[in-house]
Amino acid sequence: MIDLYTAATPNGYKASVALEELTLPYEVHYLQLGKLEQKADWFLKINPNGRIPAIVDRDEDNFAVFESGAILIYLAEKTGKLLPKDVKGRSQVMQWLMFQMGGIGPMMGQANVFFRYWPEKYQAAIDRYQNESRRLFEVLNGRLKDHEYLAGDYSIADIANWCWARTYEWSGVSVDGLDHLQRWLKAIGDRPAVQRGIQVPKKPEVTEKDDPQKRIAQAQTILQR
Ligand SMILES: N[C@@H](CCC(=O)N[C@@H](CS)C(=O)NCC(=O)O)C(=O)O
Repeated sequence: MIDLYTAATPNGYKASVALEELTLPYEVHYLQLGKLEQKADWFLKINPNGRIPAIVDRDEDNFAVFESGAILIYLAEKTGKLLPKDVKGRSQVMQWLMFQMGGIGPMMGQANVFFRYWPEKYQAAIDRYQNESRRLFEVLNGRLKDHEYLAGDYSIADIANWCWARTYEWSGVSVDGLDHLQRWLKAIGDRPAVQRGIQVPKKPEVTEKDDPQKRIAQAQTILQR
């Protein structure tokens, strides 16, 4: 059994989508980010960075893993799925996973901060992060032009990038003209395990996705900390 500490966010969904795809049994622990539960002392023992997602694998002496990319790799290696074993195939998945962790995630995350959450509007910052996100989308689109998935078969690289790219509207970034990206967004979104994964955590009292104003208020609380 795996304990999943999460909230309704792109990084949180990466872990829940992977757990659903891999049909691993897990128990969800919903952290209210707006109440800064992720900064509580008990949680910092699991993730010293004070962010979600994190997992604890009860079957491995309560082994804790933080950072969504590391969680994806751990789960893939634990099950022998969603990550090739040959050196080149594995490297390709890692390249597109790192592309998400170092590019898509941080750039879209900062686009959200300046486009949605920051009380003052700095147009140069909004433009910078939205334009860089769009450029990264174009890289994905180019890759997907002649590849069904990002790196060989469907893999943790697709899960990681999809969980962020699907939120393009919230970041204010267009996917117009990126037909291959749109095809891939729909194909992965149609997977039953993916649909289950993005319902986790299940209907807490108020989730970010239910109410955009609550999502903004929650993000502002975190930013002010
Ligand atoms: N690099 C980390 C980023 C995790 C992250 O930023 N999580 C956000 C939610 S998507 C969070 O916990 N925010 C609350 C906070 O910053 O206190 C990962 O990929 O796991």
